[in-house]
Amino acid sequence: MRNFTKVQDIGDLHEALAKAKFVKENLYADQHLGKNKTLLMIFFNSSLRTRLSTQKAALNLGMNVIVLDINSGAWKLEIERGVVMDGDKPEHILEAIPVIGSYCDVIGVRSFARFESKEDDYTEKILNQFIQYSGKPVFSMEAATRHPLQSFADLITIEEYKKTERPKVVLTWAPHPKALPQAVPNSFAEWMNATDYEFVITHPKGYELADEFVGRAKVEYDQKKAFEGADFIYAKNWSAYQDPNYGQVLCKDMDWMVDEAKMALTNNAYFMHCLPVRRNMIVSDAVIESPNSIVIPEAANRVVSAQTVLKEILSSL
Ligand code: AN0
Ligand code: CP
Repeated sequence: MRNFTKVQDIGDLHEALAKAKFVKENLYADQHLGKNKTLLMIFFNSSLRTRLSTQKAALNLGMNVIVLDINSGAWKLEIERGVVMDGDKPEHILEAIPVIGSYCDVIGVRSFARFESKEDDYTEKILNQFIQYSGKPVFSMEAATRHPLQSFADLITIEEYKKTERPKVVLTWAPHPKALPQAVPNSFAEWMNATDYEFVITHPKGYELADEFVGRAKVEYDQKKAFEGADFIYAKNWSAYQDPNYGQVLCKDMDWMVDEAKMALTNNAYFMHCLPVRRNMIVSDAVIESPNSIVIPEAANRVVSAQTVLKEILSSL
């Protein structure tokens, strides 16, 4: 595997899960792979989990790690080609990317949807320029349309906790004060669609995701109906995808918050969220603190997903 940006890049899911299991049980078995290899992580947006778990994964593999936060200390980057650069951005991404590539062996990129242009976001303009111009393997640490390291960790977590072969997994929209990208729900849906689980998406009208991500999922607008018999509740806010409301907050209906009454409709479901989560907006204190909340082991599995992916990339160098 050279680049990792979507579920197809990991290949067969059963094999990927077996590799992840080996990694989790043998965290330091592959230190030779990363010797004298440098991972450079570049962040256009904030992060707690991705930053720490990916760095830990790289260290477990014996790699050196450099972290660059574009917004604190680096030159502001111009993204558009052809502009007269007389504004506030002193450097062009077309120089920055190959320079960054010359200092490392593998590049991780975090660049959220910017909501300026749906086309730029959905063609992954920034991530694809790194792939095209860096000369190095690139993996997504959440890009405009997907968050594959999160989704892989989510899948690993569901496999660890599931009590039936084909659990019912429900992705539910929940309210949030600010516009968030569709990357996490898109990506979660993409990975769930690659399994044989029963998969349901529930959200208010107007929050339909792109067809390519909805795939074979059942879309149920009645959240309570969707929760019936669920084995896993995966909550996430996202902004509208469909035109003309792309990137907008259409509703903040607190009735969509995940609370104990709704969890009582499920098959004693586990509660999941990628974090960071706004308590008493997305989920009540009682649910996230309940024994059925697996948000912490879910986050812990980010080391496993990152290490499995980095190991594959290092093995292909
Ligand atoms: C981001 C998002 O919704 O995509 C990152 C989640 C991992 N969340 C926020 O910006 C709060
Ligand atoms: N879940 C996740 O990616 O968290 P961070 O934004 O803190 O990295």
